[in-house]
Amino acid sequence: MSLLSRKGRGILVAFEGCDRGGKSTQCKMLVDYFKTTGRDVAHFSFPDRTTIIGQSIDSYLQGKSELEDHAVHLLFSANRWEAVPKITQLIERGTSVIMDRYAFSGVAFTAAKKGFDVTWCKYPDRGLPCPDIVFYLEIATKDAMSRASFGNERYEKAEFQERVAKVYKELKSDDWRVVDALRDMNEIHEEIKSTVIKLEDNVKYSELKNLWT
Ligand code: T5A
Ligand code: NA
Repeated sequence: MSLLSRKGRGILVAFEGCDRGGKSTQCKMLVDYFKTTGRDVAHFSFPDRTTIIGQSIDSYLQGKSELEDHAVHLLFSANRWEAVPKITQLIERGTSVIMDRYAFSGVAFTAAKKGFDVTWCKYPDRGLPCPDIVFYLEIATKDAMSRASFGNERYEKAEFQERVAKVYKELKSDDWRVVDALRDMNEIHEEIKSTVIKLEDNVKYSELKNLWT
């Protein structure tokens, strides 16, 4: 048995939820925990605003440009697919990957728009690496709105966020952990950390699955 296969693969973790629930905060805390404990870890955020595709998305989110709704949905998906070779390679080599938003955001935010259904929205992301676990940071819209800089970007409107939350409910599966995001951030981190530690050994020697196949 090679050294690599003895080490096993990395774990794929996704953070999801409506805007301002604390995903980026928890993502960073989990990445830091992995680093301080000597685990190999990589951090991805979607949209990745640094790529060519990501730059169009960034401009759209900031309201600096307009894009047709189907077209922007496909761009968000393409922005994940362009990261897949890197993510897959890292996981196979034993590095854990922590993602701030993923395909569930893609579906929830587009399906919340008029004239879109979940089945259509899922299709472009079908076959992406499937997270071993999804932490859904649950927060009521009124509480999210009271957090710093809510309302600066395109989708940060109360009524729209309520619709997004409804779609997320539909997407929820057994691999999800719903986290009460209104608590102290350290308390939330402890809960997330202990769930991940328990999961690590179970997934190490299992195949990474494909999403929605
Ligand atoms: N989108 C995204 C799509 O439409 N389709 C897609 O496919 C994808 C991937 C950008 C937008 O794009 C949409 C969804 C979004 O509308 P983004 O870049 O993730 O997505 O948006 P951001 O604005 O960066 O992130 P969020 O608004 O979602 O915020 P977070 O990451 O949930 O929250 P965070 O950690 O930045 O915290 C927000 C504030 O709350 C405080 C923080 O200090 C910060 O000030 N905070 C807490 N306060 C009290 N208690 C706690 N426990 C706290 N945790 C954090
Ligand atoms: Na964020």
